[in-house]
Amino acid sequence: MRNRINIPTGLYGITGETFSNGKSNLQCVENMIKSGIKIIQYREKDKPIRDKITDIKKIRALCKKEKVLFIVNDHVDVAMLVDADGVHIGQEDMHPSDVRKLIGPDRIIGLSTHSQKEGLASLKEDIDYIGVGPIFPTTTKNRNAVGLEYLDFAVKNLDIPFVAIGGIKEHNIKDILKSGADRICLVSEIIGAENINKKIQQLNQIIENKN
Ligand code: 3NM
Repeated sequence: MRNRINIPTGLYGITGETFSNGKSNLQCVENMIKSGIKIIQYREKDKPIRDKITDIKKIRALCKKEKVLFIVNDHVDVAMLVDADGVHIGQEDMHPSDVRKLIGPDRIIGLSTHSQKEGLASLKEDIDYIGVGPIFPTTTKNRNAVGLEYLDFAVKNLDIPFVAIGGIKEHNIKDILKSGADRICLVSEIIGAENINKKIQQLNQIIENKN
């Protein structure tokens, strides 16, 4: 298997205008990058594909300029179209080995996993990281929470970089950090914040144990 591409530690940013309280995806990304986030995933379930591509082209250019990794959710073709750094897929999407055939060895593949079984199965795939979640209840994705047990299992048993996700907020991020996770994604908590920069600053203080 090829060497995995390095995924930055710390906060992992995801878009979605349904959850951003009126802010555009581009505005959210601008603010996330300004606050130091080093990896952005374009995830947008509620727009026609043509509008998504308009968004994606702008965000791709911004990420390239700022040297931030750019991942496209679901759309392998669009990821290739805009020369994204990678693609993020779910358990029901195209199989990771087929995605790898299409995108080649030099792009990132991320795969959502929601159980110990899926986590263990992911180790056999030629992918770069997995999502582990939803840890806590969330309305951003239509899935039940899996709890901290799976996160704990991932820390101890899954030899692949992973991003903890789902229902994580400023008030419970300490539970995630305590488990030993070092890549964390908060969607609505960040993009829905009145002041994204302030929210990320507060989160980073907790992550860096300054609070
Ligand atoms: N993926 P919030 S949970 C996009 O478990 C996504 O794979 C998940 O949003 C997974 O931080 C999720 O607003 C939504 O709860 C996370």
